[in-house]
Amino acid sequence: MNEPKASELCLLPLERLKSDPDALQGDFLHYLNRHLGRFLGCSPNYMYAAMAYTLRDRLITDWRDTWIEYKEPGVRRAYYMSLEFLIGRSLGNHILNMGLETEVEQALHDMLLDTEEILGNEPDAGLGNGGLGRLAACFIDSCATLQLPVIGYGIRYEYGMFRQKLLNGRQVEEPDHWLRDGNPWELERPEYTQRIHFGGHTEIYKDERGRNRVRWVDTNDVLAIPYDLPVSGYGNNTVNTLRLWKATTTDEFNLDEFNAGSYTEAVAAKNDAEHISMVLYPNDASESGKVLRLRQQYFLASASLQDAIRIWEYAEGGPHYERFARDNVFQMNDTHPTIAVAELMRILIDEKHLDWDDAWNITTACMAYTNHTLLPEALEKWPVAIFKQLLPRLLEIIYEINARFLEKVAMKWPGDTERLRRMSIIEENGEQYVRMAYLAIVGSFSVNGVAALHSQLLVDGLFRDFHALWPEKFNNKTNGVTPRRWIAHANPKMTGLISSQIGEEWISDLTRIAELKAYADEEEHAEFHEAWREVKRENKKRLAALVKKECGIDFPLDSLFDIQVKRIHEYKRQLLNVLHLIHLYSRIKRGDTDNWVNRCVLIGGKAAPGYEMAKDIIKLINNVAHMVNNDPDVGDRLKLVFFPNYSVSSMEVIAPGADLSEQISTAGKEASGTGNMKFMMNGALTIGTYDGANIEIMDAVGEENFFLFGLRAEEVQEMRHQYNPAGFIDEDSDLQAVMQLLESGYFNAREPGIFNNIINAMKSPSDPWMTLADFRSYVDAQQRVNEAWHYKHAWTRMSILNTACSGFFSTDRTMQQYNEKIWKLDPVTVGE
Ligand code: 26W
Repeated sequence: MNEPKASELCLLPLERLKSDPDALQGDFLHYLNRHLGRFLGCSPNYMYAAMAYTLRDRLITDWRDTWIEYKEPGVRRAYYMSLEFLIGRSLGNHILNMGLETEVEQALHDMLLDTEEILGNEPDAGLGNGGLGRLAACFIDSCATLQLPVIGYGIRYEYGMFRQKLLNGRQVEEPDHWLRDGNPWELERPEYTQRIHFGGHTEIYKDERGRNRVRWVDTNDVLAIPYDLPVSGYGNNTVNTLRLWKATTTDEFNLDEFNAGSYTEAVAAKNDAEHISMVLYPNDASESGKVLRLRQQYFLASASLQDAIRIWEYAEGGPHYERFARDNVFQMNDTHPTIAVAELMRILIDEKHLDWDDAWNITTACMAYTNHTLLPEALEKWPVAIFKQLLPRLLEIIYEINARFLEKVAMKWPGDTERLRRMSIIEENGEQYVRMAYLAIVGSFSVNGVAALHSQLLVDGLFRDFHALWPEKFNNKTNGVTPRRWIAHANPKMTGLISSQIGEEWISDLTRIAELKAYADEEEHAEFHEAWREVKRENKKRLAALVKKECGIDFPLDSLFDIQVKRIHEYKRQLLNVLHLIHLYSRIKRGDTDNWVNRCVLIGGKAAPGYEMAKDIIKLINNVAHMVNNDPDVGDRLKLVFFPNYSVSSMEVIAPGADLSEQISTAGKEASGTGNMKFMMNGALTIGTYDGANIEIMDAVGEENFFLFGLRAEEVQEMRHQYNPAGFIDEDSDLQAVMQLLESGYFNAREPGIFNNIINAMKSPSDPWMTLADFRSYVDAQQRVNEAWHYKHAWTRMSILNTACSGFFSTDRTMQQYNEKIWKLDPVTVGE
């Protein structure tokens, strides 16, 4: 027999491990005792780690086989590039995807261990701020389930999203060292380390064929080491990869410094490189303009592109660049990684020696950009001066891209210099800036928004000029959420009930959940309705226990659980919610409580550390909560908590326990929202404005099953010029009472003046969020909620219909649409 060659050896089949309870238990104990050196009875975070290793072992075979399939020549791959992946916990999700719930439960039970406790010891991977980062996590989950060859690229932040503590009702940030105890899911792959350049300068030289070329020299280099996380598909053998880059130093030293005796200084300087992947920027929707952030962005873009090129050259067997765009597509999650447009040009021209036109054709055939916000303060622009210092070669390329682009504009609209100024990638009033969104649009073949209204507003407003030039580039892809995490994992009781009626197919094909509509009638399906209410009650019990633990407040289960969780931002209007709460409180105080509905209100979310107004809003919520919860006149009529440290894992308890979901942004400001979808799937009703994906949610469930209120986006625009908040106060005695109570210092008797900024902002005619304009309509809609709550059976029907109509909001649908219209990948089956 011939000896196998090394390349054949690596394709030898890897034995599949058994997954019965005994086998799981054996491996669990092996990891606990022999790998971690701990024993039963130790701190539960070691037991979590031992179970994670046990399951990771069982993913490895499929993970390897998936990679082998993806590296076949001619397999077209997509790369999802994102500065954020808010994945949360992984253990429960992999158990679900592998179909091992009963086996794991049994194995642990036999050792007298509690599965839920062990799962609860996994730290959240909080590598994101909010919606955009969580969306990326749902996307990669769906891609694995759809067997799409999609690889996620991100940064392995040492510190994720800060932990939020409350001190005297104010937010305090604590670092989240989530990697402290190691991360059992990750595999370091130093063999695929990439080198990233910063600084230095460029020079022109002649190549061997006498052509002028540019090289980027005297750079300060940083190494990017990949850490891979498995992304398992549901009930298939696909295990995709999320590749996160860690920054580290090269081993080169400044020899002069070294020899001059500054050994320690020379070594210490290397620290700088490691800072790049040290911490996630905790800003949501406002651009911070920090050099370190641009370094992170380029670090991600450059490492990922070099890696994708390496994978492709390996699969292709050589640098046949005419086929690069056939095989590769890069989806850029907001403008954060869009320096990739210029970086791909640099690699193709400077390193692969393609000429400009070929490189540009490849780049614009590979790049696609998703916009997630219309807020002007969130649109990234980088000072040219920073660019020049940090990325001189990339700035040259951007200038060249811009020059050629503006020539095109000038040809189409001769003499229209105003338009040239508007559309230029370089902003020129005073200090020069690079407009990253424009670079992304010019360099991409696809630009999409994240909900129907948002995509429309983009082409009518922000990107109007670009739409006039390239209408075919613009499209909508309404967001979604993964039903595996957000129903099957988060809400096992409801999952069991649904599956008992319509089977389990809905978990991987959420359109099937529409079959539940047939059960909406109480008369025919009394038992099912009873069971539905019972499940909600159980979930409310679980949430109430969490609230008790975190906030020390009792939530009576018969109350309406009214919930608003999301980042704290003026446009999301937590303040409107507070005004309604003060209104309810003042009604109680004046004895206006006929037909009262008891409410438990939970508000949660983090404020960007530098966003003072958002931090004041948290303080206000806490102060109002203190009065409400301690006033004997109130009793069970109203409870209010500010839930600390809102996160992915807490949402897994919050969404199933909600009766009412608050989606109350100023119309035209929330690009999509995705929390709204999680609540809907879990049978909560929505009170919401005509904004973002709320519109599509209402279309799906019907207006009669949705509490709509407030100005529309175009009405907000119209009113802007003559907005008169004082008029709204004058005309509305309820609003007067609320403002009086607030302004009297009732909620801050010992802290005079602390809410003046909030009060003044709401009363300002230039308040962009127009909170007072929607007060009346909001309070009326809340009254409709109360009336509906009195009819338990009708409410249950609406709850069932919300779940039954949520089929569209699965990221499986979203990913299928990205694939059909943008990526055009063929699904790849693994291990069949
Ligand atoms: C430059 C700093 C920065 C950081 C984050 C600017 C902007 C952002 C984003 C706008 C943050 C974000 O999470 N956007 C949200 O994206 C979700 C997914 O598409 C949408 O559902 C939300 O409506 C949108 O606010």
